[in-house]
Amino acid sequence: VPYADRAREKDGVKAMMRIIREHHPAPFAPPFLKMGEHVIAQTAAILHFLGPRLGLVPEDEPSRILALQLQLTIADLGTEVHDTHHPLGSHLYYEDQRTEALARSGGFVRERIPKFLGYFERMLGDRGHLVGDAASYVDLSMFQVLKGLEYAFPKAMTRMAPKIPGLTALAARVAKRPRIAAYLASERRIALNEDDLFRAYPELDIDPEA
Ligand SMILES: N[C@@H](CCC(=O)N[C@@H](CS)C(=O)NCC(=O)O)C(=O)O
Repeated sequence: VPYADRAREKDGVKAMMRIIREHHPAPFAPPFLKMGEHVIAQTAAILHFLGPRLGLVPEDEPSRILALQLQLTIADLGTEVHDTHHPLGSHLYYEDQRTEALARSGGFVRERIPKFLGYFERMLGDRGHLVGDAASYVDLSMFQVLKGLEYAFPKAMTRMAPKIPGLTALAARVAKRPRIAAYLASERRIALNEDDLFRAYPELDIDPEA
């Protein structure tokens, strides 16, 4: 699917800020999709819009609602990941909330990772896909979340691995899909890094069983 990652092009941030300032209705924050004059923000809403257009969600309404439900739960997990390094708020630097980040990360690796991933493993069951019987955007998001968690919390994820065999196998299948593999090998793929949601801060990589 042809698209431009406009924010990463020359003057992209300026163009993005202009849309946030001037477009109506405006996105609150990136990421957002602009298709003609249509602007949609919030990852879950973007995927809800693109899913049917790209054949990445089943056609029936119960499946589409289930996909949205799971995607919003992934977004909740994302917010909790964010709060491991910014527990006091996004308006402060990580360096100004390290003590709180440590406390927050302990609870996250001990309680929240098992609860969220246990839920998704149960939702997957012994099926090949989280929604319906074909790949959906939820499978792709789950791949990204697992890669991010493995990057940020390798100790906790090593402990989790035996409990999430279905999700682990799903992520491996997603990575092998020819077009996903091509994307992952391309320069469009942004390597995980410490300015983004999933951050590899060694001090926050707490062993949940230590
Ligand atoms: N829930 C939103 C999260 C959006 C978000 O957190 N965006 C970040 C950058 S990736 C941001 O710019 N936030 C600005 C702010 O919250 O003030 C989504 O899933 O798209």
